[in-house]
Amino acid sequence: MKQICYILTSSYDYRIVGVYCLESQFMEDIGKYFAGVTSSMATMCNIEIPFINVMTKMDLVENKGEVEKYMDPDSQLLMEESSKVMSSKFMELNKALVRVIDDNSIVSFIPLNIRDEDSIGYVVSHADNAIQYGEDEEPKEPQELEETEEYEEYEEYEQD
Ligand SMILES: Nc1nc2c(ncn2[C@@H]2O[C@H](COP(=O)(O)OP(=O)(O)O)[C@@H](O)[C@H]2O)c(=O)[nH]1
Ligand SMILES: [Mg+2]
Repeated sequence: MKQICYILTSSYDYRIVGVYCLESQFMEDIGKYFAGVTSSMATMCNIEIPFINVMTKMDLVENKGEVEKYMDPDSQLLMEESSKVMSSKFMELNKALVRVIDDNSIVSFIPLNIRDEDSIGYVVSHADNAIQYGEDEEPKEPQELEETEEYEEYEEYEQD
């Protein structure tokens, strides 16, 4: 995958954004959530392209207030929740993993509700932003502006 991305970006001048999708059900089980966050981070570090993380199937989440804390995973939350359900012998491992996640602080999720157009637009804008899509578009030059229909209408209006 890394090689494919490299060829596409270097030889064909494509700009690629990686989209890591984690289903919202993963928030119900801290173990699964933990696995999702670490696997996202591992993927990001491996592929080395601009990357966004999306929490999908948000339409299935009933208690929307509860999920905010899972969008930006912080060490406190991960430690507390994992110690509740996991055996203490994994404590040191969890601590080490949480430290890696925290030190890099690169994993945060963008919620996606597929039934909500604004939500889709929000995810797309993040993807665009990650690859700076549209940023090198030239603003319209004045002479180009004069050729547009709006400008002609404006001139007619001015003459009246
Ligand atoms: N409610 C809801 N269901 C979805 C959504 N995306 C996929 N599904 C359903 O979830 C099931 C599994 O699909 P998906 O997770 O996308 O694929 P899989 O993980 O490869 O099996 C299918 O029945 C989809 O129709 C979503 O955003 N909201
Ligand atoms: Mg699935």
